Amino acid sequence: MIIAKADVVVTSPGRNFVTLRLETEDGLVGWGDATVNGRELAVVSYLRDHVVPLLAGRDAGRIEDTWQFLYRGAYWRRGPITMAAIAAVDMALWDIKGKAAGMPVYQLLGGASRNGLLAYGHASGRDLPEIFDSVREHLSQGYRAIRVQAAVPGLRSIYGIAANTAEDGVRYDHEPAQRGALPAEEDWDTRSYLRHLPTVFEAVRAEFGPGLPLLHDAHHRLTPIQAAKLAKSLEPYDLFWLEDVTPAENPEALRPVRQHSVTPLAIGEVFNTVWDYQQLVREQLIDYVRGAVTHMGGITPLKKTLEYAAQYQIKSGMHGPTDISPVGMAAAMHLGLSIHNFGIQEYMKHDARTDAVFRQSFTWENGYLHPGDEPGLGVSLELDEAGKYPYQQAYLPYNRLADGTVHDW
Ligand code: GCO
Ligand code: MG
Repeated sequence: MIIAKADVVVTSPGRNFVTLRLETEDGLVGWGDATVNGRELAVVSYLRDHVVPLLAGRDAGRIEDTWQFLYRGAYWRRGPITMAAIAAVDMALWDIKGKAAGMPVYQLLGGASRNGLLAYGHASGRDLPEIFDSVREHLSQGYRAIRVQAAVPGLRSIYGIAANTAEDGVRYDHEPAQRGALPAEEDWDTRSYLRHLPTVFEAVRAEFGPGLPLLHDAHHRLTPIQAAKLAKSLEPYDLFWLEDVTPAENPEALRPVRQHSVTPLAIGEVFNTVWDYQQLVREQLIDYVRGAVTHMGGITPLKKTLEYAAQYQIKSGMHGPTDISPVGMAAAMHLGLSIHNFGIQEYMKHDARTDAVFRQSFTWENGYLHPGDEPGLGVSLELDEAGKYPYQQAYLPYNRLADGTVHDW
């Protein structure tokens, strides 16, 4: 099983995706996701210029060794671009190993620890009637756990609100990174948000009852004491988790949040390695690990990270918005099915064009995902279909406060 060639495919069926294709001398093909939203071409260059030339001639069966070679051999360790590139190689090698063995990847990882993966979707709205409609729509699609994001009175547009009106166009549902030469500017006011959000959760809880798991994402915007205040004020509404309350760089910021509340905390969609989690896990400052297979360097290191977290009863909550390609989602599903400490999987459906580019074999039934039983990851990219959608420049939005200061988005 020698790697014969490696190619990078860039396609934009509604949004940009970067996918690595590995092929062995005996004709097995493996796919890996390397998409970093809004910075896609940097990973393309990292792969094409620095990784692809190293792969031909290597033994495709040596997944751990290849991972260590790419991680340690680069000398410049970590970082989103490097780790997404390594992740794509790792995923593609697991895909090949599964195909060679005639088994789905979850079998190679130890077999299923459960029948399916509880998944949550994204409800949102500008006011309570819109939010209730959005929650109902998600329930009717089978979701059994729902993230709720609400517009804040006085702010024009903020993270996580699907804009479904004719004037705004549909933006967030499938494409948080907006196509165009420059990023969109959004606005932010923490005091208004902290006042408003508990009223939304009070209403949603009253409308949908005590049983429905509800989640919320603060998207890195609060100081430690503001985050503690939010976590405490949301306690009566029994959240499944509160995500990314403080910026990811400083693990210590979560200490005051822990000291003041029992709202479960999730963090890590922008993390790249186990080192980003080390203190958070050891000090039990979080309850869920949000890393994506695509951004944590692949299945190999995320499995190790989650096993470390398991020692502290911390569970998985892998990142799964539409900027994780179907290949990255499949990798998350195989890993989630096999580990003991699975918590929940984020699942935001891709649009029809993306589903036509990536042939997929996972199932979605009664609120549970399953990666399916095809050998490997169970996803393949249709090159002809992908070729119809050339790359388009796209940026994530950014934020300014009322006085013009740039804030965390
Ligand atoms: C989530 C995330 C995403 C990110 C996006 C950025 O919880 O799903 O916060 O919506 O904003 O992945 O690329
Ligand atoms: Mg998030």
